Amino acid sequence: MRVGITGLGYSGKSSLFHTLTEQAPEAPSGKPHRRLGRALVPDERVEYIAQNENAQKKTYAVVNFLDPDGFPPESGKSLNTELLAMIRGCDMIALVIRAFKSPSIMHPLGSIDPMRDLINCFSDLVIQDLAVLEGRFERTSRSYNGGDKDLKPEFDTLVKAIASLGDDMFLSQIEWSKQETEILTRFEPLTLKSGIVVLNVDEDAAFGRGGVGVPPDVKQLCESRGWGVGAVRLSIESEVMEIELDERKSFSRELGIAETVRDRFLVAVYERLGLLSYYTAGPKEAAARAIRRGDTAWDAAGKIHSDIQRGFIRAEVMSFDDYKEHGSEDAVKRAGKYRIEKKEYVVQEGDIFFFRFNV
Ligand SMILES: Nc1nc2c(ncn2[C@@H]2O[C@H](COP(=O)(O)OP(=O)(O)OP(=O)(O)O)[C@@H](O)[C@H]2O)c(=O)[nH]1
Ligand SMILES: [Mg+2]
Repeated sequence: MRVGITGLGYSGKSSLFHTLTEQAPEAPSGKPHRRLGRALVPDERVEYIAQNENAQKKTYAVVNFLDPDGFPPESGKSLNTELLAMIRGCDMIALVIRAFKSPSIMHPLGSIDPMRDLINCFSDLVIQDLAVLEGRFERTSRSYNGGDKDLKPEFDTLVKAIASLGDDMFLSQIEWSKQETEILTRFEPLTLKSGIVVLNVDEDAAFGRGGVGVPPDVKQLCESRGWGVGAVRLSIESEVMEIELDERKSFSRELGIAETVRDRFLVAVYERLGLLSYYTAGPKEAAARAIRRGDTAWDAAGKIHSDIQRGFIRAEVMSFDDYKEHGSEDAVKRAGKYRIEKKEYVVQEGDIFFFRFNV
């Protein structure tokens, strides 16, 4: 899973990346480039399994982040096309909107107005998708009108998508059939992705879960697009990341931060992308991995190793709750709660798998 960060110049994109990945800010390079980083998803079940199995190694689920950096500030009046192209392959978008005042940091438009920036950025996403889909439509319609009738589904889907974008709708706001979704996904449109707006507020501003600190008009616009939104004090959060790990908790408490941005954000990513965690347990490793709701045991096997997927024979499954209640795999078996499942089995939150495979 990869989250692409976007936002106007100096909105706080790299600060967000820093708080999420702990990768320190870079000196300005002046050259557009993508920075990649990752966050481990904190997980008490991994701790429990590792202790119970005496596992040598703990592996946490990972969410990846991409920070497009090094774009010249004068390009920051709207979302840079090249910047948006960088996040096209991501599963989700995090749009940073500046609300902090600080006169020492210039705003590309000269004043601070989060609602204005949000409206502009949302329409930049729509414009970018229009450009990509119209380019594609030109080619498709030429072949289709030239007699390639196999292109009808693509032709129809593009007509519908372009009309919706023309009405200033996000593609995620429209109902799509399975086939239409499959066609659209190939072009990786930005407005089809899940999204979250990160409102970067002042050091002394209100913030928190449930939209605390977000102006009602901003909140309403995000909700109307099906996006999440949260206020975050990135300058402080980014500072917290500079502190030694064991001092962070008490420092955070002094600053009134009950929960780090990273923890809040990872919960939001799981919710927005419909992710759940499944596990593998053994003396070598206690591991968690993220998977999309509705994915199967076969998908889960593939995330561990392509060999396990290729040679899949069956999945042996117990729920974490049963494992914890009975204390061990053997005890779960004795209680009759250990199951044998096929490829098609739909993974449940907290499943602990053992895959039988043959290569
Ligand atoms: N006062 C204050 N400064 C902030 C805040 N967030 C970010 N900054 C500062 O604003 C400047 C830009 O922040 P970045 O995180 O680099 O923003 P960016 O969006 O990555 O900027 P570009 O990549 O250059 O477009 C840095 O000097 C930050 O320290 C904030 O909440 N308050
Ligand atoms: Mg940056």
